[in-house]
Amino acid sequence: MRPALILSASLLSFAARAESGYDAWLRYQPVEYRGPLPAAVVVEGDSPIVASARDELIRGVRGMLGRTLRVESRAPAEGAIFLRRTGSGSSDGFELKAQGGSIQVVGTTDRGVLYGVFALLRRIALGESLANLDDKQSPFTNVRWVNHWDNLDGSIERGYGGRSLFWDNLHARTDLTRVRDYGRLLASLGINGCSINNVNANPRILASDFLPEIVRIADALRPWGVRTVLSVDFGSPQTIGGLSTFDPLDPAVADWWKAKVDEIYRAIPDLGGIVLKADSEGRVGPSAYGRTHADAANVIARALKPHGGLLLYRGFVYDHHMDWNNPKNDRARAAVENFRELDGKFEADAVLQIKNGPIDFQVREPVSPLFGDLEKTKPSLELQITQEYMGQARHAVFLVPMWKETLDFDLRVRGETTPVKSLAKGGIIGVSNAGLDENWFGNNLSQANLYGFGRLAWNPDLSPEDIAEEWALLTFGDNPKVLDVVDRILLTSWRTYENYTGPLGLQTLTDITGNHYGVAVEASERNGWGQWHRADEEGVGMDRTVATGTGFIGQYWPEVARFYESLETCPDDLILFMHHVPYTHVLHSGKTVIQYIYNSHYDGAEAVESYVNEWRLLKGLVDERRYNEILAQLEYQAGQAEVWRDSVTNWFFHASGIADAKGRVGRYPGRYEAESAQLQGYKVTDVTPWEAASGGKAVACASSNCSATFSYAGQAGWFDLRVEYFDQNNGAARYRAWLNDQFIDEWTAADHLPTQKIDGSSSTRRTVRGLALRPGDRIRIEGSPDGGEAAALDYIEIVEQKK
Ligand code: GCV
Repeated sequence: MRPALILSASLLSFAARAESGYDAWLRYQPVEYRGPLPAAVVVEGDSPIVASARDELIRGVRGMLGRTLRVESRAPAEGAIFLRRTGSGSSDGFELKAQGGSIQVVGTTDRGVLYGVFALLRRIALGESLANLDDKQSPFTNVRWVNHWDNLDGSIERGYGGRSLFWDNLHARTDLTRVRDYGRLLASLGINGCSINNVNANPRILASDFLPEIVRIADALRPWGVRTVLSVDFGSPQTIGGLSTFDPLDPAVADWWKAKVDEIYRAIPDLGGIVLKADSEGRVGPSAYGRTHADAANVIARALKPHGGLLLYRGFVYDHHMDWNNPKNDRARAAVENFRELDGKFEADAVLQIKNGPIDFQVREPVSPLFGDLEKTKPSLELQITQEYMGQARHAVFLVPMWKETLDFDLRVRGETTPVKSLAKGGIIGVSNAGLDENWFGNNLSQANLYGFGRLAWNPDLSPEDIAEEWALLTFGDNPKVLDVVDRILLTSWRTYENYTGPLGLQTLTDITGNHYGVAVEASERNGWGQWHRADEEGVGMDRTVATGTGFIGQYWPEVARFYESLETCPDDLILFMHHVPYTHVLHSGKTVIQYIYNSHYDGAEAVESYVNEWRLLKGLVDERRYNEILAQLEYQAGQAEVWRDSVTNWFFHASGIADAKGRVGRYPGRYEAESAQLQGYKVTDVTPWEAASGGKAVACASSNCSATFSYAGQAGWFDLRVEYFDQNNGAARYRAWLNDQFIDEWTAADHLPTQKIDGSSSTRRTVRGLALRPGDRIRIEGSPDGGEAAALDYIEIVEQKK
C-alpha cells in the first residue's frame, strides 16, 4: 500500500516552490513512514561525491520525514546510516542493508555510495519499508551518458526546453547553478557522463584559451559523479592547431591530438572522453584524405587511452545527396555498409555510438542491423530523449516503451538469442538537450523520458510500466486517481503519436528538410535525404526486400531477414518500412493499408482528446501550476493531432482515390472554412503543403485589422467553438471573437512554434467552451496582425459540448 501524503505546515512553502517542475522527481515531499530510521549518518571518506551523498541524504530525509539526521564521525551506540565505499570493483554498484538498528549504504566507488543514497531515498519516497532492506545493484554498463547538442552561443540544436544550461554568447554561463542541479538529477539516475557541446562541434571547444570555460562546467558536474565529455570537430588540428592537414595518419596530426588531450586532462583529470561526428551531414572527416572511420577514431582514442578516456565514434554516417530516382538507393543500408568492413580495426577504447534505428529517431523504425554485425567492435546504443521527431515536447510522448522494444529486440545472431541489450555493452547514451526552462524540457511530462532513460541505462530489464509508475508517484504524489491517469497517458502516448504522425512504419511524416515538427507528407520525397516512403497513386512504402528491393533486409541475420522479407510474417507496424504494397493490401489486422491509415489517424486524435478529458478530472488533485501547464499542453496537442489527422488522411485520400469506409475523410460536420466566410480585409491564400490547411487554403490579414464572419446553420443547443488559426513565430497577432454583437473571447498568438509560415507547424486551436447557439447566429473573428504574423485563420468548428 502506498502511504498517504501528509503536508505539514512547515513544509508547505517548500512544496509550493517545488511545483514548478524544477525539482522533477526529486521533490522529497512529506510521506508517512512508520518504520525505524536511525537518527545519525556516519560517513567514511571525504570526497566531494561522498559529501554530495551525505547532503542529499540529509535533504531527502528532512523533506520526506521532517527529521534532520545528525552527522557523526563515529558509530553511535543506537545505530546510524553508514555511507562507505569498498573500493573494490570497477563499476558503480552499491549495496543497501538493514543491520541491527543501522542501515549500510556501501558503494564500490564514491559514485556507488551516491547512487546507493538516491536508491534509499527513492524507496522512502515510494513508500517502501526499510526494515528488511537487502538490495545489491550494479549498473548494466559503465557508460551511462547523456549527450547535449548545445552550441557555444547558447542555442541548442533540437532543444525544446529553453537555451543552453552550459553556454551563453561563446562562454560558459556565469552562473552555473543550473548545471549543478542538472548534475544532481543525472546522478539520481546513475548517469555518469555528460557531453556538453553539440556533435556538430564548434572547433573553438579545443582552443587553449577556451579550456578554463570547460573546467568551470566540469567542476560543477564533478560533485555529482558526472564526468564531462566533449564533442570535437575532426578538422581541429588544422583550424585550431594551425597544421596544414588533419589527416589522421599524419604523425603531426597524431601528435597534435595527443598533446591536446594531455592538455585537457591536466585541467580536467576525470574527463570521460570525446564524441566524434565525422563525414556526416557536412562535417569534415577522414574521407578528405581517403582514410577510414577507424583511422579517425583511433587517432583520438590513442590520445585518450593513457588517461582512461573513451572515444565515442558516431555511427550516424550516410550520404544525404542520394539519387531519389534510383529505387535501389537506401539510406537505411548506410551504417552497415560504412562500418562492417571496419570491424576489428578500432582501438579497444573506441566505441561505436549507434542510433537505435537505421534512419534517424523516427516514430518507429526497426533496430539498426549494425548491432548484430560487429564482432570485435564495442557498440553503444544512442537513444534520443529530446523529442525531435516525436512532437518536440509539445506533444506528450513517453519513449520508454519504444526504447524497451529496441533493447529487447532479438537479432538472432548466429541463430542464437541475442537481444540488443546483450550487444550494447559499450554504453547507453541519450541525447538529452534539457535547457533553461524551469521544468528543464518545456513540458512537465517530457521529464519522464530523462527519468526512464536513466533507469533503463542502469537496468534495461526494468519494465515501462514500473518506470512510468515510479516516475508518476515521485513526480505527482500518490493519489491513485492521478497515478492512473498519468500512467495511462504515458503508456499509450507513443502508440497515440504514431497513430496520427506515421503508422505502419511510414516514419514521421513531417517537414524533414526543415523543423521536423509539423505535418508535411511529401517533404521526405524527391530529395537526397533518404527518409523516403515512396507513396504514389498505386501504393506506399519502401521496398527494402532482398528479392525486389534495396536489399536492406539482407543486412539482418537470416532468421530476422526471413521474418521481415515475407509479407506473411512482417509485422504490420513496420510493413511500409520494409515493403511497397498497394493501398488495398490486407494487413494481419484484417484492415487494408489505406483503411488502417485512416483509422489510426482518427484513433490517435481521439486518444489525445481523451487525455484532455481525463486530465481535467484531476483539477485540485495536482498542484495548480503543473495542472494548468499540462492541461494547456494536452489541449494544444489535441488540436495538433486533429491537424495531423486531417492532413495525412486527405493526402492519402487524394493519392489513392480510395474513400474512407467510415465516411469521415473530407467530411467535417460543424466545420466552416475561413475562405468561405464573409471576409473584411482578409485575403484567401494557398497553404504549402496543401494538406496542412483544411481545404488547402487559409485567410491572412494584409491590413491592420480584418474580420471573418461565419453564419451558423446548425441546430440550437450548447456548443464549443474551436477556432483554428496560425501562430507564426514572427509576431504576436491579436484575435477577438464575437457572437452576434456580443464579445466572447480574445487572445494573442504568442506561442513559440517552430515556423514563420502559415503551415502545419503554426496551425493552432483556441477553444471557447459552452456557447448557446441558434440557427442564423453570426460568429465573427477579428484578427490584428503583428510583425510578420498575419493573424491567419483556417476554419472554425462548432462541436457539441462535452458533458
Ligand atoms: C546534431 C539529425 C538531426 C541533427 C543532428 C543529427 C545527428 O539529423 O536532425 O540535428 O545533428 O541527427 O544526430 O548528428
